[in-house]
Amino acid sequence: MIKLYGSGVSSSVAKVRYCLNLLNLKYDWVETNPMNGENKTPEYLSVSPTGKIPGIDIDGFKLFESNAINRYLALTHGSALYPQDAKKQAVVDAWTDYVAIHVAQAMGRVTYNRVFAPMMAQKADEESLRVGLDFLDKYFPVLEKQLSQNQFLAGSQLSLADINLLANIDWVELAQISLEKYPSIKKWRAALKSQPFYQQCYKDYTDYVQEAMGARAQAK
Ligand SMILES: N[C@@H](CCC(=O)N[C@@H](CS)C(=O)NCC(=O)O)C(=O)O
Repeated sequence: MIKLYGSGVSSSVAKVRYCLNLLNLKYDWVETNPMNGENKTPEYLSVSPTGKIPGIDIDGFKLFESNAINRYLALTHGSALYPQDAKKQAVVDAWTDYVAIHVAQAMGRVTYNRVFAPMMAQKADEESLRVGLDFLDKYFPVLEKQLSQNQFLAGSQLSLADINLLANIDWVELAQISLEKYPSIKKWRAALKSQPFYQQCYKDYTDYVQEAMGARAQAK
């Protein structure tokens, strides 16, 4: 029995849902909304000591960090999403790390300052926003080049690296980040978003998040 703790608006949680769907694994959803403090309960902290979502409990084995969870799921199900071959696995890790460390940080700066700061009536940090945008201008061309030469990030096979990037850029529309200069990223993204593993989560992520945030604002 798999229990996934998370909230629908979290792209880190979405990443694990994409992976579970690709592996055709059924799971019980445990709504864990950080906005309501549900990530700080003793039960949840026993799953994820960091209090961050997602967290997962698989027959009593508890794990946190979306990429670690996805690696565990893919490995234990013998999935090509995370190849057993050491070299192929290392390439998947390299692209996953590049996105998780560099792209995600830059996306975080832009998303925080353009979406969350205004939502919480806080002043945007213009310098942090500028740095985030500058970094994206450096990192997206690298991804564009890779995806113009390969169907997927790690080559010809869909992998956890793609799932990680897909979730990390789910916020581009809400954060007003244009992908117009990156046709290969756009094409790759559109192809993945049309697949059942994604559609089972969101018909459209941007619409979903806008609706969820609107409902939250009204409830205040
Ligand atoms: N590196 C983590 C990031 C998780 C993360 O930042 N989760 C956010 C929601 S997207 C969260 O739990 N925020 C609440 C908090 O930090 O208290 C992962 O990939 O699992």
